[in-house]
This record gives sequence, C-alpha cells and structure tokens, in this order.
Amino acid sequence: MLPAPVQWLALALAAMPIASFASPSEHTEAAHPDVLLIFIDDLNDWVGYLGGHPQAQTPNIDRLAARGAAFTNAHAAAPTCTPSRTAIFTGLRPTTTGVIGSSTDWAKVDPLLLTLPSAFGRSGYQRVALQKVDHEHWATDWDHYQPGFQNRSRPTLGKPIATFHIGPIDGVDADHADHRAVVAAIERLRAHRDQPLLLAVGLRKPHLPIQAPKAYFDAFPIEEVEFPAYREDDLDDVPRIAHHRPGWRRSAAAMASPRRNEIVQAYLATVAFIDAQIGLLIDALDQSPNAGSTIVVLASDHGWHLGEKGYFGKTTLWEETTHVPFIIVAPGVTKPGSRIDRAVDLVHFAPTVSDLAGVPFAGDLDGTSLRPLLEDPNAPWDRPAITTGDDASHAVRTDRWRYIRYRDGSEELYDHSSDPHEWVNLAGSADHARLLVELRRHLPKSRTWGSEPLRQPEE
Ligand SMILES: [Ca+2]
Ligand SMILES: [Ca+2]
Repeated sequence: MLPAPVQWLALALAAMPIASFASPSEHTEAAHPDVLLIFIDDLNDWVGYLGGHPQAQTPNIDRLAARGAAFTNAHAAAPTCTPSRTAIFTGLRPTTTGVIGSSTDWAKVDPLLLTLPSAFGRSGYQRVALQKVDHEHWATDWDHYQPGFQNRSRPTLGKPIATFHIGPIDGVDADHADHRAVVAAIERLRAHRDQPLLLAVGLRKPHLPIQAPKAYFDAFPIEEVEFPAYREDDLDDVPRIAHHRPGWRRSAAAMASPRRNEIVQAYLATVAFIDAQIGLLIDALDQSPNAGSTIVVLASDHGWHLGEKGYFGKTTLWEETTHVPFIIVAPGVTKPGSRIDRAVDLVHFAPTVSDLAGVPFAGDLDGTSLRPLLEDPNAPWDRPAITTGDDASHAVRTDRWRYIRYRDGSEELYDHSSDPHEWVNLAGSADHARLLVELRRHLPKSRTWGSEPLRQPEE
C-alpha cells in the first residue's frame, strides 16, 4: 500500500498518457470547431422565420434558425452574386476590392487579398467547397473545390414566361444538382479526418431557371398562390435611373402576363425544395461525431423581386434584393431562439466566422465580428447595413430607414416603421433633411469614386 500522496501521484501518472499522448487532431479539434457554411443563391426573405411571403414553407431553415441567432434585418453587401460573395469571403466592401459587378476585371483585383478559406488553412483546417461558393476565383484557397454538380437530364414541364424559365421538372430530388451537392457534403461530414473541417456547400437554387421536381410545385396549387403586394404607381416617385435598366422590359411583360403567378409558384416550390435539401444536411450533421460543437452558418447572397415595383430579378437597391436570411449557430456563444433585429450586412461574415472558430483574420477590414450581437442581441451596434450597387450607388439600411443614393445624385428614403413595402419615397420631404445628412455620412467612398463608367448590372 503506497502512502496517500504517492497513490495520488501514481494515479496522476496513470492518467497522464491519456492527456499527453492524445492525437494532435484531438487537440486541434478542441481548439478549432468544425464549421459548416450553407450558401443559397438568390434566396430572398421568403422563408418562414422572416415572413417575406405568407405561403413560404421552410421548416428546416426555421429549425436551424431556432437553434441559434437568427438575423431578421440582414442585407447583402451587393445585389448580385460575385460582389456579394467577394464581400462575404474577404470582409471588404465592393468599393474596397473593386469587385463590384459582373464586369469586374479580375486582373486588377489584389491577388493577395486574405480570404476566409486561406485564413482557415493557416489554422490547420481542411477546407472543402462544394458547388457555388465563391465563384471559383479563389478555388486554390480551398483544399478541395468541386464547383460542378449536374442535373440528371429530365424534361422541364413548365413553359417560360416572358423569357423567365421556370419548372416544374420531371423526376425526383436525387436527379437535381443541389441534392447531389448536399449528398457530397454529407459524405464529408461523415468522413474520418485528422483536421478540423471548414465545409462550405452552395445551393444553386432558387436562382434562374426557377425549377424543382414537380412534387414541390404540387404543394403550392396555382389557384391558391398569392401574388406579392405591389402598387401600380409605385415607380412614380422613384428616380428614373433606378427603373431604366435592362431587365425591366421582360419584367413588364411578366407583370402583364396572365401566368405571372406561376413565377411566384415556381419560386415558392423551389425554395421548399432547397429547404428539404438543407433538412438532409442538418439531419446528417446531427448524426455526425462533432455535431455538438460545429458552428453552422446559413446565408443567401442576395434576394430577388417577384413583382414588387413591377420587377422580377435582383440588382436593385430595394429591400426585396438586399434582405436575406442569415443564421448563425455557434455552440457556447449563441443561445437557442435568439433573434437579432439590428440592421447588419454580410461584409461582417468572414470576420465573424473566423472569430467564432478562433481563426485569426487580420487586416484593414470593412467588416467586424458580430460576436457582441450574438452574445447579446441588444448590444450597442452603430453600423448600418450597406449595399453597393455600383461604385457610386449604394443603399444604407438602418433599423428603421432605407436610404438610397444613385450615381447621378438622385435619392430615395423609406420609413420601414410605417412603410414596409417601400412605397412612399420621402427623400424630397423637408421634414427629413437632417436625417438625410446623417444617412449620407454612411455612404462608402470608392477608390474609383466617380471615375468609372456605369457598370451594367448582371441579369
Ligand atoms: Ca446570387
Ligand atoms: Ca413609390
């Protein structure tokens, strides 16, 4: 029988190998949690938790929202895919990177920009991107980047409306590229690995063509589909620059079509399809070894109009294009059921995700970590959401107001406390002159301010 202190020492020594000789991977995983990023292409606020359309059915996005922090007033940093995603992955505004529209000259973009996956690589992460994540401009920052998943060839059952291609398509979920991308993501979640995982999966829908298997369309009978609220005269008080764009002609044709509700039906059906795929992913995550510690972030790159202001599409600086779902579930930081109503934009995405994962993401960033809001949804927050349409056209969204300034100097101002549809432009009202001065201060300065020709927005 050993004396008590020696007994204690023997016990301690016996226990040591477990702690000291654990594999490096276990230490790494303890320090850096797995991170699952879910990107959705062109999904507006037509999800249950945001209430953008009363018939939207997104039970899986909603159950993810209920697990952590659901942002109710989040906005894209740009109203089209490439500049929005560039802001998401760099923490820099389009006016800083020069990545502003589809016409960006990538040769002029700083090749040394720090991206989210490159930062995670420095911290020992295995980085996997599946399908549409960052437009492949930084494909080499990932260990594995698989951009292409194909639909199995199936006949489209729907006919175009004013050149808008919609479904339904014949077949089942498994025929669809987004389903295949999710299956690949699930395999990654289940695979054995020795490193923490940064897994990003990008779903392509509800981006045009707005298509999903027929079963999802059947869930939204056309005679029951509700067309969004709009006003025939809504554009009368909107600056001309805002509605003289490509895309308005076919939008006008779609608005005049007796079949326009079919576009709404297609969007609702395709969103429900996407939601079902996200449900598969969440279920697989829940069954994976690191489920309890994995950070999950869901975001859309920007929204989409479905008839509001007579328009179908993105590229505008109005609420329908900028407002997006944004959910962060960070075990130990976010609390289940928390809602964050402060206006934020997605330039904070990379600094926030890096901060939550314990990954350094240094630099002179436009974005900052949203951790204070995640920990306390009522924490002070004095940065409005900014959406950049071109190098000199921006929207500023505060908790209450939307202010838009176009490159020709024309302006719009909407009061969301009384006008959630942005029907009444108050910019010309003398009552709001002082407010306008305050909101103008938030307009980002472009390094190419005023010197660039108007970039055509992408369709
Ligand atoms: Ca997009
Ligand atoms: Ca109006």
